[in-house]
Amino acid sequence: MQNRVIMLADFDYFFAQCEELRNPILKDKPVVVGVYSGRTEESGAVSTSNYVARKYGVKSGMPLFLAKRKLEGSDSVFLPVDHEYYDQISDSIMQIFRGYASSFEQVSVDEAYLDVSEQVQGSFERAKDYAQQIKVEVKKRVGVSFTIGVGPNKLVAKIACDSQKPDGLTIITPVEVGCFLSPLPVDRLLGVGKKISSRMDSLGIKTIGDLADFDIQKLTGIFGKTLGIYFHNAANGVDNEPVQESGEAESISRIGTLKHDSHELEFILQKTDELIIDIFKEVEEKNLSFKQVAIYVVMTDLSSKSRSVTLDQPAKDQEVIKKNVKVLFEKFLNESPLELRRVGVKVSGFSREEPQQKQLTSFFQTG
Ligand code: DCP
Ligand code: CA
Ligand code: CA
Repeated sequence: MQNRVIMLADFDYFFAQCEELRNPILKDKPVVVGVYSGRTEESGAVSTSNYVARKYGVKSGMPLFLAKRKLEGSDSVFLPVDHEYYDQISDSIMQIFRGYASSFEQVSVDEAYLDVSEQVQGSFERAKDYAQQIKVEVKKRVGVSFTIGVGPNKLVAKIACDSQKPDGLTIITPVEVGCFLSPLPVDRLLGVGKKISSRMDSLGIKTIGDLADFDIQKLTGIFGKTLGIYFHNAANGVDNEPVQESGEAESISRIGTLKHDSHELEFILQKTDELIIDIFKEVEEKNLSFKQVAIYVVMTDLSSKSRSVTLDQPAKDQEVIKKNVKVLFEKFLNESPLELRRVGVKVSGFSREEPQQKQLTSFFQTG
């Protein structure tokens, strides 16, 4: 059996990068994206920040007032989170990834595993070019940069990915796994949090190498069989977890930039038609019916809005998306005089078509 070649892709400073994408003026400034709790103007926490802001010591999870203090005197920009927009960017990239992998697993809004063993025929040398190719395509089509870690399994790919950001590409071949992992602190392993790492520390285990060398009998004696064996394997870079799509998507969406800013319905629908074709392809592949159709717009003043409609019954028809998107845009353009810069379409409220119902439909069609 050939090697497995697994990639983990993690988008760089994701929420802040999305903000830079819709407003390129931000690029050279410290950008902080935060959740404002609304109690006072400054209460809330930092979701993320771009690398310019990180130089000032801003970190995810930090209170906003502290980030403000650290950035005092700079031309920093603070923005509220816009999940709807980040989800659309994320979906667009994830769909590109799917095309590059035999199996695919999204783990969060900004992270996904790709099993590319077949595509690169088990070669880590080829994986390097392949990863570059994916980076270039996503940069060209969506405009987002990300970091890739490549390894013989998910565990190594993840740690490789974390080792060099942003816009990184780290490849760890099977023979390099031992040397790569052993000097790293033990808490870099998934499942080794504060409590466990301090317990390990008291046992003289500081690095992953220390853990790999630690007697497995003692380890299972201390942490129990399941955890003990997991720690032992993980420290030795052994992980057989398959890459697999987990659960059902909650929504399928695409977003795109208009060739020029516009308030003209026909011009806008040309763009959304392209997006709808792409969305529908995925809906069909997954054999889903949808009950909601939504549009999303970013206007020239960079504000964004969304509108949605719930259908009377689940549909599975490209024309239904088109028709509803048209109605939503007609209404929206009537209400708002601003020109649009980016447009998005989303379908959600999924159900899977029942096999029985399918038979019935085909019966009627042929009958
Ligand atoms: N996030 C959040 N609150 C946190 C951590 C993260 O809201 N405490 C959100 C914002 C991030 C996104 O999740 O953009 C992805 O998290 P990452 O940990 O991958 O961090 P970034 O993508 O922002 O930065 P990096 O370039 O380090 O991956
Ligand atoms: Ca990230
Ligand atoms: Ca991440």
